[in-house]
Formats: sequence, structure tokens, C-alpha cells
Amino acid sequence: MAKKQRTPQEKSIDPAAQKMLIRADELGLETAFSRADNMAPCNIGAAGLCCKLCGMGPCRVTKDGQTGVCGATMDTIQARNLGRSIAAGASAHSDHGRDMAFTLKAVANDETEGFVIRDVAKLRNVAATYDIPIEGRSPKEIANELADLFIAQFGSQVGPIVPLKRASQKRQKIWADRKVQPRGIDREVVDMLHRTHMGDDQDYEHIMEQAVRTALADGWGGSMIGTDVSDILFGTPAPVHGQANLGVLKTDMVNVVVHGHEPTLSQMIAAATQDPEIIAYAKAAGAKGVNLAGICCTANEILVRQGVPVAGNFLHQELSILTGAVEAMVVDVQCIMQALVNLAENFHTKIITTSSKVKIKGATHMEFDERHAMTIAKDILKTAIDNFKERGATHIPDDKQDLIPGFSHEYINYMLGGSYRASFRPLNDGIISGRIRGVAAIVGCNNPRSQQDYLLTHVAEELLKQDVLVVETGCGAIAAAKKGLLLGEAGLDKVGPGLREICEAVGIPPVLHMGSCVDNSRILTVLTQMVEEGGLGDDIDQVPAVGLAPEWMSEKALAIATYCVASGAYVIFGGSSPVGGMPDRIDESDIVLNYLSKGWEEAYGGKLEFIPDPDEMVRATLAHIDKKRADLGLPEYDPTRFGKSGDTRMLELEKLPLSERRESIYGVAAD
Ligand code: SF4
Ligand code: MSK
Repeated sequence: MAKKQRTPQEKSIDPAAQKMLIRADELGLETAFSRADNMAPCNIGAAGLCCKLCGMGPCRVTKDGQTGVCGATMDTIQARNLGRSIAAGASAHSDHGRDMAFTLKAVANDETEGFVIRDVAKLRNVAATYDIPIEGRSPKEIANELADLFIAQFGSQVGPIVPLKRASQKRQKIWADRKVQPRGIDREVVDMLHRTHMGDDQDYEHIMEQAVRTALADGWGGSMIGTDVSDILFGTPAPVHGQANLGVLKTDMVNVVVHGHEPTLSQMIAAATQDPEIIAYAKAAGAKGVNLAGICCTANEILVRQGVPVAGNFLHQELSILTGAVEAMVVDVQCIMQALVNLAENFHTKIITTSSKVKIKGATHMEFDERHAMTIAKDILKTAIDNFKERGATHIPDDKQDLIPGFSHEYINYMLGGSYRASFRPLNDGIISGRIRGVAAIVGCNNPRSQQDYLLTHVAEELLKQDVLVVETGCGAIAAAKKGLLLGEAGLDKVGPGLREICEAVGIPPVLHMGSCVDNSRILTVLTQMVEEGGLGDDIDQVPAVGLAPEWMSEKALAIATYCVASGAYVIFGGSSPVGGMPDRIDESDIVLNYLSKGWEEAYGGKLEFIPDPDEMVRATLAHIDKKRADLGLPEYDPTRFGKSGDTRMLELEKLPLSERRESIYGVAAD
């Protein structure tokens, strides 16, 4: 029997989502929101206390002192489950990085159709970082050697993997002393799976040590490689105009929605939509052309580079189909709900799988092959165009928001200092002076068990009022975009006085969209460069910064949290903890949960905590930022000292008679 359902308003704060949820109810169709209401989570599994690693189980341990058939204790079972999740998350990101590295190799050897090296400057910079000779060599020669180096990191056996050298000296030493430097990206995942097989590692701290090694192989390895190669092949992001939410779908065009994570096919589809052959084909079918939009991180990849509109974040994948206006949803890897196929059967939408790793029963499979990238992209678009005639009634909500994404670490560096003196100095100085109280990275997914976008945007809005500069990636960034928080300087009336001064002076929005979830590696780079710039300590654990994933749901989020903590960051997750315990009553029996906070803080200076209440998240974030400020000897945060300069000041001055302006500016009366 169906359980009590939340109202559309309780399910999402997004008006477009609410409209589509009402539409789903009218049609009697399910979504992840209604399935979440119907499916109560299993408390034992949610706390990581169910072990099904061998045929003697599954064993559920719920009482103090209880063990599995083999004698495994609660803490061992929780650590093994968490370790395996982190390995799965790290695999997803890293395998993406591997595919990118192989694409770079293929481009360097002229084996692809349609791909080129777009950002030669980034190619040379990255290659030089790894001591690959660049002078007098062609981009393809450099790319070939860099691709080989990247590919070698996956199969390396002894390590440490070379991208670790991009961390601060102090951080590298911490990892070396604790012997958690990844030896090879694949090796760490295999090690994690081996040691959590029945009858292996049974010391939770030792299991968590391998979880750290595996996560570092993701953040500083696979993910960083993925980001670098994407920039080299498709361009390093810089600010660009975009739009977000279901209102980007169009009634008079063929709507193609790309969803997943990898940029290779979606970049080619974006190019193919502009091809005269495709435009003519669409016109012949009665449409004005092809309108490309994205969901999840594939959307972010093409948004931050080309400004391709975003139809929504994770929980919008089904809602976009409910509009009846999507001719094809083209998916690659990760975060793709199997429910799409059943839902699409009620409309004309074709679900097209494209990855050799992802097939869904009932979907159309058109496998991507970079050697024929443009041909396949055009075939996919023609399939979508052919489907246009099948379209029935459409219900596209008119909600959409403008946004300015594209803040790569290279662009942040440039925007703060210009071409000739690119520098993080103004950012560091802003923090040191107290204009910027600190930095928060708000990242991660939607989760239908919470109100869509509420936790993500509430936390962002409250921190902005407190002069905290916010950087975002993934579905969190799309939530902020839909709420109008990425609107350039238009939202500055909602931020604290000091942060507003900095945003006005530099010309940046107070929330910087940095890319997809793989691009959390950019946040590691920014924090490291802030440390190198000076004045904020000698490592990430001293910077007044916090990472938050208020609506997390994926195993990748757990891998990201772990590599950020091991890099020195305080990370706060909303929702429930995968290792049990309640935040308001963690006690000594919550051994693993305690270890992720206190144990990891002792070892790495960073910690992971699970805090469901958004106001408590904000309080904990500010407390941490203020503590780090005090530890650095920085002035106590005092918003009353700021807000009397920049554009605000100019507006006030304009209201004064000319004769009074000089006195107001210089404190000296006019002659
Ligand atoms: Fe049960 Fe131990 Fe087997 Fe896990 S490994 S299922 S706890 S017997
Ligand atoms: S897509 S991992 S729901 S951020 Fe990167 Fe969004 Fe989370 Fe997937």
C-alpha cells in the first residue's frame, strides 16, 4: 500500500519541480520523490551494520557486543562497508579520469574524429608541472607523453602517484609519514576490496587508513587527471552566460538532454547541434533546430565551457521527461536512474545509453567511440529529430534563471590579478583583513529524502550573509543556479558587507561555480595555491575553509569527503551517516563515527561530521572558520568595519552635493 506522500512543496523548493510533481500525480506516475516516500530506509543498512560479505550471513548487528557469525564486530563491519563505498566512489571518478587520459592519447595520435587540443597553454603548464619537456615540441608530442604519464598512474604498483606533488610540502610529508600515499590508482581500489573480503583486515583504523589511500588516489589522482585532460581537450572554463532549470526546454525545437558525467560525447553533441546538416535535418522535421540541455555533471561540463543550458540537477532527470518535450535523453555514466526507461514509456522520449559500461534494459544503445565521435553524435541527434513527430502535449514550466558559471582555478587566479600579475593575493588579503570571513565549498548531490535544493541553498544563503565566499560544484552548483545565486553581481544585496566590497572590486559573484563533481580537484588546487600565496598558514588545515555536502547521496561523495579530510579540510555532510550514530548523541559506542571526526583530525587536521540540521551546519562552519582565523592570529570577524567602499560607497557619494563629496572622501572640506 502506498505510504503517506509529502506535498510537492515539501518535496522540493524549486517551483519547476513542484509543477512537474503535480503533473506526475495527475498522470499517476512515480518519481524518485514518491518512491522515497514509499520506501522507508532500512535502519540497520543505513547505519552500515549489515554485513553480506560471505555466505554465512548476511549478519545484522544491532546490539552492543553482538557480532556476525565470523565474530566481526560492529566497528569492523561499519568500516568495511564504508571502505567499500569509498572504493566504489573513487573508482567511478578515476575511471572517468582514465577514459579522459586515453582520449588525450588518441587525440595526440590523430585517432579521433572531431577532437582537438583546445587549450595548449594548459597542456604546457600541466606537462611542465610533471617535468615533461615542452620547449620546441608540438602540442601533440607533449600530449602524447602527458597521456602516457597519466595512464601509468592507474597501473602503477609502487607509487607514490605523481600528482601528489601538487600538494603542499607539509601535506606530502603528513601522507608520507602516515604511509597513506597512493601507490597506484587501481591498486588502492583492489587493496580496499581485498582487505574487506571475508577474513581479512579486521581493525577499523587500519581499514580506514586504506580508505584514505584509496580516496587520495581519487582526488589527487583520477579526478585531477580528469579535470586537467578535460580542460586541455575542451578548454579551461572561464565565465560564460548560461541558464538553468526546466524552462530552458523549448516547444519549437527538438530537445536533447545529456545526462551523466563525461564531457567527451556531450561536447561533440554540442558541436553537432550547430552543424548545418543537423539544422537542416531538424527543419525538415518541422523543428527550428536542436536545443541541447544537460542534467547533472555532464551538464556542468558543457555549461562551464560553452554555456549550454542546464535543465536541472540530479532529481530533475525524471522531471524533464515529465514535460513531454524531450525527444532524447542521452546518458553516459553515473547518477542515471533505471526508472528513466519506465517513465519514458509514458511519453515519446527515447533513453539512449552510450557508454560501454552502462546499458539499461529497454533503452536504445548507441555506443560512443571517440574514433567516430562526430558521426555518432550526428546519428544520436538524427534519432532524436526523427522522434520529434511523436511528441504529444508538452508541459514545460516557465522557470529558468540566468547564471554566470566557469570559475576554474586558472580563471580565479587571473581575475584577481590580470594577465601579468595573476595571483591569489587579493583573495588571501580579503581573508586576512576580515572582509572575507572564510571560504565554504558547497558541493554534492540532491537526495529525495530531503527537500530538493533546500539544504544546499539555505546553507549557501546564510553563509553569504556572514561574509563567507562560496564555491560550488556538481548538483549543488545547479541548485544555487536555479535559486538565482550565480547571477553575477545582481545578488550582492544578499551578502555581507565585506564580501560585497570584494565582489564589487573584483567583479565576481559571491558564489563561484567551479564545475562538475570531478572538478572538486579544482578546489584542492585553489586551497593549495592560497596556502602557497602566503599569510594563511602552511597547509590546507590552517585555511579558514569548510567543505559541505548537505544533500549527499552517492558513494562518490564519500570518496570526495575522505580525500578532502585527508587533505586537511573540515567536511560537513547533511542527511544520515553511513556509519550510524546520531549527531546530537554520539557516544563512545559510535566508534567509527568518532574516528572520522576525532581520529582523522588528529591524523590529518581535517574531519568529517554528519549534521542534518542546516542551521547547525552554518553554526559549525562559522565556528570552524573563526577558530582557524584565531589560530592564524587574524583579526576577529567584525562586519561593522566594512561596507563603506566599492559600489555601495559610490552610490552614497552620488547622492551628496559636489561640495560635500570631497570632505566625505578625504575628511577635508572643499576650498
Ligand atoms: Fe557475517 Fe562475518 Fe560473513 Fe560478514 S563476513 S556476512 S559478519 S559471517
Ligand atoms: S551528478 S554525484 S548527483 S553531484 Fe555529479 Fe550530482 Fe552527486 Fe551525481
